[in-house]
Amino acid sequence: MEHEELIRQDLGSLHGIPLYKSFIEGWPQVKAFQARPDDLLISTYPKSGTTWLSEIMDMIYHDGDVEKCRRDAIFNRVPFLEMKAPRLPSGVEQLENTPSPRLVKTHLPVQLLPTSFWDKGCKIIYMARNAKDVVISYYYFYQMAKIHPDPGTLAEFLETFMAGKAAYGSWYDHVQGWWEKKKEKEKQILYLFYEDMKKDPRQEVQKILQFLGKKVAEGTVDRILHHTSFQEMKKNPAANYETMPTALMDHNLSPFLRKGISGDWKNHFTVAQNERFDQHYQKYMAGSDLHFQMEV
Ligand code: PPS
Repeated sequence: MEHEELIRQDLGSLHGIPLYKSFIEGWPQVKAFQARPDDLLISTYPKSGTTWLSEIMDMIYHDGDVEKCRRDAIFNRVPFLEMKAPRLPSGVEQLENTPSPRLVKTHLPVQLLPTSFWDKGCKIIYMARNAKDVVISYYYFYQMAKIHPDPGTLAEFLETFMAGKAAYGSWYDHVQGWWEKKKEKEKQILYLFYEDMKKDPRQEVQKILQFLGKKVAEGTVDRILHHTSFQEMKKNPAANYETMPTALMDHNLSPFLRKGISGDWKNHFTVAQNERFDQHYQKYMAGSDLHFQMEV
């Protein structure tokens, strides 16, 4: 079968972070990646709204021109820095062939970001989503995206997640690591929340525009908001990942744009699982001034 090397493999470890073995093979090229000063990095823990933010950014970069934003699939318009798979161009190769100004996607924890992004002073937008919705979204994604090991039952996957053993490691370390970094380099990092974007997308798009130092007409903002709504993205083949080979992502198991809401965890967690998760959460978030809305 094509892509057989990738399917349902165990994760490897990159400097202590669980990661797909094919990505680890490509790590030397990622580490040596040469950022350009006008690169804009979109950074997230998986399942936190990366694709949503990517589509918004591409629309902003193309002044709200919907047709231009249909030119290619989102995973080609916004290359995935550390992506590496046999016989496909790697993220680094894609980026080398992308004209500036580039949009770059990464899920790397802050300590693993190639140093060139800091050296060149690139702007970074980080988007975080509450842990409970992330773990549910990730559970479905593990099932449909076959690069992941079998997640087992939800009860088993909750343990995997809490133990920091899901791909990209601990959510707690990821969101806090980038949060602390933002304090150091406050001018370059805009830290956004999925829940705020759900509540008031116009306000969040305005924050992004301000961060970029860009002014656009109100009608353009309206077009951006319409085109990047869950309903529009779900039916847009350039945004919904349907053009990915089925061997890699099986949308019949679970669509990539699955529900797009905050608080879906309530439909999945048992009372006991919720209590256990809360206890663990409080321990790992203790002392942090980073707070999440668990529903909106
Ligand atoms: S990935 O694979 O890590 O890049 O996935 P990512 O894009 O970060 O996260 C996927 C989840 O984001 C939801 N999504 C959206 N929600 C609201 N509005 C829009 N426009 C939107 N686009 C994507 C997507 O449905 C996944 O969440 P769940 O909860 O599984 O539906």
